[in-house]
Amino acid sequence: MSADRPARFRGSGAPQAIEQVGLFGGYVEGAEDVGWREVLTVFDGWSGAAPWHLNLCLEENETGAGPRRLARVRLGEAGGGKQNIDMLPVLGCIREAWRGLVVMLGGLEPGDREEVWHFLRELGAPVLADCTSGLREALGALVLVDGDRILRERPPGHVLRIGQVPVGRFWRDLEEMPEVNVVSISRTGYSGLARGSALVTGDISRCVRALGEIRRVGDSMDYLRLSKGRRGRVDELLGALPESEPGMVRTLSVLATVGSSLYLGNSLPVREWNDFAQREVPYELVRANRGANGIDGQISAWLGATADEEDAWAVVGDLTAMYDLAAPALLGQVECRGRMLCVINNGGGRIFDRLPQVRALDAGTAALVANRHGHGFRDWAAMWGMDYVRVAGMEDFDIVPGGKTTLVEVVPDQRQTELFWEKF
Ligand SMILES: Cc1ncc(C[n+]2csc(CCOP(=O)(O)OP(=O)(O)O)c2C)c(N)n1
Repeated sequence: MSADRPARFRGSGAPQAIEQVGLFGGYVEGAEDVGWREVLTVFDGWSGAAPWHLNLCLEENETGAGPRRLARVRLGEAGGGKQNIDMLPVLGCIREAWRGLVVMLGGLEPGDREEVWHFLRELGAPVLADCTSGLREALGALVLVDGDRILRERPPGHVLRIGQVPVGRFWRDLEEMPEVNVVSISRTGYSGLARGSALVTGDISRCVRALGEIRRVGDSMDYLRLSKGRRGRVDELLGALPESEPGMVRTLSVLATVGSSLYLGNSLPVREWNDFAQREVPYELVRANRGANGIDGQISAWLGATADEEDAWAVVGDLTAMYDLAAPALLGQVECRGRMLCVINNGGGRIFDRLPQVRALDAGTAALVANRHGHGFRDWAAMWGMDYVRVAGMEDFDIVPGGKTTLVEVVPDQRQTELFWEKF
């Protein structure tokens, strides 16, 4: 909802008048431009699957009763006119599962999880599950470990994606693999690929139910056996290098199981959580914000999303925290017991160290790309009245949620991190 000056100010250049109508373009499902007293029926036709923009024009000092009657919003129904729930492409890839079928699970609405869980258990195909699916820890041996690598080395004939666009590397690799048939079931209607693919758009639970009885297709490419080997290797490395960044993410992931929710900021935390977080205990709610806003506003987004939640945990990178240093100013309004803000301080944007293009650069240029720095967060915590714990080794992991927000600065051992990636 944006507040605007009265419509007569448009195009005048009067102080603080900008053009707000249609500001969000195609990123919203609908936009309305209304005066306070005219607001009677709004949100008409909003599915709730994408944002809606309400631009509200107010006179100076406007007071008094506002709108009385708002349209009833039926959230959760997929977009008006966008629905396409022809399930034939999905049935096609299930029928042809002998060519290799893998399910890629992106973020799922909590209400869709149970239905999707039953479907996947029946299907028995290997699953590459994002942590935001809520099913990564609940599908047991069906979930691939190090799936991005396994699938890249031996691509399947079919990929069935369910939910939001997956974050993993293999989804990006699919752009260059036109021979892999991709079918998506999505609420929003985004294919998530610039190449050809089939798309079913609608309420995910309904789509899955519409498939009726499903035969078990299993794992014709033997991915789950490869995954078992990779799981052993990952556990061995995490055990041998517990103070590497992946090792510390694993330990954090065990501690975070006591939280009521988890928020992963952009960049490596999302990737590393998918690959290295514990897989035994499901998290109640995992949020991640990987949108076009990038690393901007992540802490504010977390505080807003969890304004009334106790025991909310967040894990973000150091640059991500630095992009939102003023966010804890909100803590006075949203402070809750047990809030844990974990910043993985690896001294810059280390996601870039993993990119071949950056590794090919000279050391000085690579340091510029990563914005390397030697700053710590202790004084930042003090500035906003947060409790502070610095974790620079396994023995420091004695972190206990308190009555107010605790900032946990996790400093991985760079040498162990390098060794980890060398051996991984
Ligand atoms: C607003 C914005 N600017 C720049 C980027 C590009 N970018 C992507 S990841 C990243 C580095 C993030 O660093 P950090 O939060 O320390 O996480 P790490 O990679 O070390 O896990 C940057 C600058 C972005 N995503 N968003």
